[in-house]
Amino acid sequence: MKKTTQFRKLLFSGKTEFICEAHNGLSAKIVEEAGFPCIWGSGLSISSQFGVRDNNEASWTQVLEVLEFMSDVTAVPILLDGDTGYGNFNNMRRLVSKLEQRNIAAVCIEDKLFPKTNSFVKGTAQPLADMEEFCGKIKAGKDAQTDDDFSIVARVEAFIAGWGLQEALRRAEAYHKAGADAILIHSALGVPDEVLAFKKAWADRSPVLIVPTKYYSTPTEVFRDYGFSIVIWANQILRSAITAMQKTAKLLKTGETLTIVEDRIAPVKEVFRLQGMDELDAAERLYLPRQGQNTAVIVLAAARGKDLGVLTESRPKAMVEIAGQPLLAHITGAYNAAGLKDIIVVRGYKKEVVNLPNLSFADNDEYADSGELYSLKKALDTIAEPRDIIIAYGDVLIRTYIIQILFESTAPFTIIADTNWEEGVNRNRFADYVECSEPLSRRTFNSVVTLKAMSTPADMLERGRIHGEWVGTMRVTADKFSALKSVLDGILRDPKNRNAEIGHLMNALVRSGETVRVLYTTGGWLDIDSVEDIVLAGSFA
Ligand code: SPV
Ligand code: MG
Repeated sequence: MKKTTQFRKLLFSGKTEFICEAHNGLSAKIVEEAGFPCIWGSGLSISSQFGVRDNNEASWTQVLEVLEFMSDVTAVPILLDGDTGYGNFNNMRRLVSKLEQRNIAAVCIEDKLFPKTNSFVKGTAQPLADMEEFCGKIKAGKDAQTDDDFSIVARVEAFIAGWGLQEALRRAEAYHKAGADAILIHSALGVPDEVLAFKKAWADRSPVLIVPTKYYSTPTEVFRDYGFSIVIWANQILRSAITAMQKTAKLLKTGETLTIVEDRIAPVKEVFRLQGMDELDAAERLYLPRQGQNTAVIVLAAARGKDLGVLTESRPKAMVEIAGQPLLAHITGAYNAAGLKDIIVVRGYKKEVVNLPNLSFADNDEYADSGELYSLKKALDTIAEPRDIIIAYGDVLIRTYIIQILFESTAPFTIIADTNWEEGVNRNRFADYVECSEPLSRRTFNSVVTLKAMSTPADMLERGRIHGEWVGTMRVTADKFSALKSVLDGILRDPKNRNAEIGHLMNALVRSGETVRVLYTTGGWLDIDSVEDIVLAGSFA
């Protein structure tokens, strides 16, 4: 519903509505979240948040700018306290059209002279506007509005200026006839007598608004009984902010530490929430073509790495130091450098020491008698929505450019194979050798190479079939997230496969009809299997 229409519904709801002051985007949001159906754009509060007096010291366009922020972040209507309309009928026309442009639902103008003074400051000394002139201003405003539901509230300052009920009624009647949609009757008394007398005499000729700042102790029931349309809490949000800010500033000045205030103030997270950071995150996912933004990297780091002997007595292989940092820090650093921040590390052996910052963890507590695929499942189970996945070994150092290469493929499954595999054969250890649709040659520049098989401990590829060695990183796009999970579940359903490794998964994917794209490269990675590798890694890292 249009904000103007919402405001009119409040005005004519037939019951007493309560609306609340705000003075900038943040306070408007807070007032809306508290449940208020409308916001009072208080002149006093908006001036105050600028640090100036409520004497039209802030220009009307500066007020407009604040309103724009308030209106942009809220869905409830705003009733602007438009002072005197910032000039004569002509200024009023321009004000109304500028307010409409900013989606402000209504404006209240008071029958005083520009520059106005706040009604609670030397009220009786304040001259009132000429009644006819003020009527012309109302008419000009009504004629200027293009939205039929935009409302103009005429504020009668007769009581403030020391006049009696008769003058208040005379003016209210004239403003009503001039087209005002409602009357705001203001009083600076500590009791509600003036506004109650007015309401009784005015009856229901048009809705009546009040600002009980001074007669604040009046029971709300009285306002209801008298049938006021809208009660305005006109400055309490500003005043509570002042008290809170003064307290915090004093505490900080005397305490010289943040610890005394931290628990008394809104957490930074709350600031972000109020700013709507969630919406920006969602929009970024929708519109920003950032590489890997929906990618989760799963690092398999549950194993001890027995072959490293005493080095892994108190920590898993992933936490062994290389060039002054744990192996895992080098690995996650490389992925971070490729723009990938969302990293899930599967921990197992000595999991308590795997505690680097900015990572999420999945635990494979059965690491001692389970394999890589079991760990992989633990990580995948932490991901609720399908997303792009990179699966990476937790004991392979990798250069960032190799990770970048993964993103050159748009294939659902992509792996990188090192053509310099024979060096590994000489090291006499198990390696993830791959057989591909074709070996690296000048022809593969233009062709799509796919995986045919990968070595597993149970099913080693003989030399003649090997075209490369998998470098230990694989990318799966979100549309194959479910397929990946179901192939994996299929494997793990058989208890015999509890210790199954990644090669087993690759072969099962190929067998299930999935195409696994292979990109060839040479070097740029190093797996850590022995103390000798760690020495090598020192220079690599
Ligand atoms: C305001 O909130 O600025 C008002 C109401 O005009 S009062 O301060 O009570 O005059
Ligand atoms: Mg005001």
